[in-house]
Amino acid sequence: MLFDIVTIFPHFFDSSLKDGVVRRAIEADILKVRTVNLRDFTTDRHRTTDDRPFGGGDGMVMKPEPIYKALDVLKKEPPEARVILLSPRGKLFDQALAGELAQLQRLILICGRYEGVDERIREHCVDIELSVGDYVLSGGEIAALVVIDAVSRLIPGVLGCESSAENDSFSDGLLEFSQYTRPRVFNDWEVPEVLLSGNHAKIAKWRRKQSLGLTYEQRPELLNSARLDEKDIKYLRSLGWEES
Ligand code: 9D3
Repeated sequence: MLFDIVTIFPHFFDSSLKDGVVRRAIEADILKVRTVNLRDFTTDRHRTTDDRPFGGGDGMVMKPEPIYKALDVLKKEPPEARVILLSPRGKLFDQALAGELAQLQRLILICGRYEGVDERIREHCVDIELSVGDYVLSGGEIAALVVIDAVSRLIPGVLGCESSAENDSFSDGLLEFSQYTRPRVFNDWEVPEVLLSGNHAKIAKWRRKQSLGLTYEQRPELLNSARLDEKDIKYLRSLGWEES
């Protein structure tokens, strides 16, 4: 999988890709991440990438020409790419979308800054406009890292066998059960007895209830699309859950 990041801050990505799962995937040649400095596609003396909005208003808008030129150069190279614009107006990025993007060979990520990117770029050059959540970031760079991280770990061979993507949170639409490790007692705080029992059927049942309870408390909206059986529903109702 190849990621090309179009940004005015190419060095922002230096340290973040030097560690963890993404770095290992890059070293194993499963993943390649390149940054493209948008200023290299400007033609004026000041290397201008933004300008004032037509119609007036606060802030600046990213000019279309440098982004268009950068995309033009990138798209001439194989393999074929899907072009993604990171923007607060985009479709909400989620695990299902991460899974779909992980099937593709190449993504070009455009990181916006300021009030956004000239609409003509979105209209004519962008395949998918993505937001990573309903809060305001200073630009698309951090959002691009979110997308790269979430997509990369779904590419076969990127994760070790220690934790398959299958077992992750969201695979059945519930939050994950709580985990404990040694010591068994820490500051008088004990690990739940059932986890020490060695009774795997009992442990599995406890964990399922834990997942259901936690999801009900923290993210009740997830329950409407989670995969639940009769027992789950009965347990949730005992907690006060009402289907909507
Ligand atoms: C006052 C209107 N603002 C929209 C909420 C303008 C604006 C703020 C921040 C326009 C762009 C930005 C920069 N943010 C991103 O580029 C961005 C983003 C985000 O802010 N939140 C969640 N996902 C994303 S993806 C790109």
